[in-house]
Amino acid sequence: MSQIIEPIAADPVRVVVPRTLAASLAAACTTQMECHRWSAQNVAAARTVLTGGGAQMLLSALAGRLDRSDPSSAGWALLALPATLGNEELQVVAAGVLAALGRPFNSIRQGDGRMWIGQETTSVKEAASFGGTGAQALHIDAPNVEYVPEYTSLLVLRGDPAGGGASLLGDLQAAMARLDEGDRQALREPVFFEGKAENLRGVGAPRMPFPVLEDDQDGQPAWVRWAGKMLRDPRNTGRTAVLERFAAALAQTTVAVTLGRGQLLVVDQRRIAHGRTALGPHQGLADGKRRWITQAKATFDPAAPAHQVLAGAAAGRRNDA
Ligand SMILES: O=C(O)CCC(=O)C(=O)O
Ligand SMILES: [Fe+2]
Repeated sequence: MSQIIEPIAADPVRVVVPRTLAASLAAACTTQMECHRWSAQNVAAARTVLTGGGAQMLLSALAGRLDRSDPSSAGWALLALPATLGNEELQVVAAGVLAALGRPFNSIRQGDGRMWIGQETTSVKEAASFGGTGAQALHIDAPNVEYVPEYTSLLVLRGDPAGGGASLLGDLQAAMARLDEGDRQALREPVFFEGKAENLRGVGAPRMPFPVLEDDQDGQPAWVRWAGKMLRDPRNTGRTAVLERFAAALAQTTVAVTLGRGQLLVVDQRRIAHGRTALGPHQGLADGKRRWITQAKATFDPAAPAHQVLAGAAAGRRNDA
């Protein structure tokens, strides 16, 4: 890990969502869904709040950190929502923030119909899984489908009381640039496997095997369909050397952030892989006391307010030239 970003209040990477703005989003929006997507009415209501004044700082910070046309921008953003809000309010406000980028949705089919998925951590689950207690190798979510979710996000309802579970962020594009062209060519072959691509929705058909590196035609960053788990997948036997080299390059770019209650990590999946360190000792932690993190996805919508901020800035630069 090249850098540890400490969670201090003055941390410049932390974008504060002001209490009044959070209250306005919570008042205007609900948990209402349309199938697997946040309802169109909620998206419209959130965008009315976000463009109505009082959100300019948030929009420009979000836009600046997630600007795909600027490779030096971070590709991820960490937002601090008011931690005193209730869990449902936090989820509504966080969905409102995601609506600044696209349409929030949930790509995993589950029974209760809610958008934010995720239960309290349990040692009953496989350690490396969502809601498990172990480390999770860097990955993008749903690398093995036709339409990889453009953004993924993690909303923390309870940080790890045992002091572990830091979030890891690795720069896929920078890591790819560190490889030689021969390796990149090998990663363009549609021969790689990861997971099962089951119980998903809003992401098109399963795509397996797939190319790790998928150059893009429309000027967006290339997809890097990556999951550290691929290294140990027997279906990738014979191709692990190039995967190892990519994993090593990615490790060189990786930073860690520790998230607490109310914090929302938004990640551009075209640019950044995420993972986590192992949680602290969870044995003996009672129900209601263990780490609790929830996740939702978002599409990329050029009409969304944060992208409009960037389009406006680009038009301004053209007029000045
Ligand atoms: O638990 C975490 O911090 C991350 C979980 C995650 O990224 C996943 O399960 O896909
Ligand atoms: Fe993930």
